Amino acid sequence: MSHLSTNLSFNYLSRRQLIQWGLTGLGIATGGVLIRNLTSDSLASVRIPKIEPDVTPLLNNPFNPMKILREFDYGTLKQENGVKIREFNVTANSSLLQLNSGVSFVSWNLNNRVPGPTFRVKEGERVRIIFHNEDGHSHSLHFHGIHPAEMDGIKPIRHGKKMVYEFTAEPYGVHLYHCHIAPVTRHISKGLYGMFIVDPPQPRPPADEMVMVMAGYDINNNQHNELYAFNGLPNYYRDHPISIYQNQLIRLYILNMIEFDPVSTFHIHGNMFNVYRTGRDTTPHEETDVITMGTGERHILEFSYPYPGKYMFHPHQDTLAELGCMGMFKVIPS
Ligand SMILES: [Cu+2]
Repeated sequence: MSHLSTNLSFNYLSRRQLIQWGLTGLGIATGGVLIRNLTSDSLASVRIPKIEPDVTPLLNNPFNPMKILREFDYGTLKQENGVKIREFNVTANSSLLQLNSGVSFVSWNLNNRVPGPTFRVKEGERVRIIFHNEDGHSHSLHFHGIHPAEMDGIKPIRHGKKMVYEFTAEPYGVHLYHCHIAPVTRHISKGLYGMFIVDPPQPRPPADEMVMVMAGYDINNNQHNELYAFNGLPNYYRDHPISIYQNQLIRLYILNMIEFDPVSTFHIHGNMFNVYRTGRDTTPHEETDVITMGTGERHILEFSYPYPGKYMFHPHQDTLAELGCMGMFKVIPS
């Protein structure tokens, strides 16, 4: 078991994640982790390429985008008076990010990472989010999806205070949450946002699943972004390509949280993808290789690469790409 745990930590796939998925048949494959998903009819398996220990300095940043990529927070499942509740704890605070060798930035963030945790639940589950505000400013958590007005998260929670948001997760899809205190542009662009995935009652087929949140940084407070990033740090996946296996299904949950620019596109090289708009269906709405998203829009994109090699992904507005929203997939022969 210790062998397994060591391997999993290299692969950034937590034991909790596997348990929450109900994945029971585990085996180690050469150079990666083999997951046998016994919950699906097909007994299909997903292999996650082994990620080499990172030798490149992270500039003392408090989080690693490669870890954020495949990390899902399923909270803690509790039973109260016969009702199942999925409970999450999240803390707002400030921390210094080093966006590149020359630019540092004071972020307002959740659980010391930008984006905040990717909360993941199943449709119909009772969800409880315990929000602790340890930051000097007032903040809130506003969730997308269907819920009562008092759970809408527009009321400021002051420094040192706590708020419990509780609602039933609906409808299934890819949603988001963010601070909704004015000026919202500032609270969001400082880093107070994250993804909220509500899985459909019938699970989607097995895939190498990953999360990407696109965001901008207004470094000098002029209502324009000077830098952009996937999952917090500009150019991270350009300098540290994401390893994926040839011919294996990738399920990418993508969210545009860029303030100040009205839209962003997303494009992958050498391939097409299926689009599940807002994750609100289990059959694709369209196939394309560029998708346009306004701020707050999010989708599921599915694809697999037939040929090995390195492929870029980026917004097709090349200004955004040149200012940090640039990454690479490294397709490994399977
Ligand atoms: Cu805020």
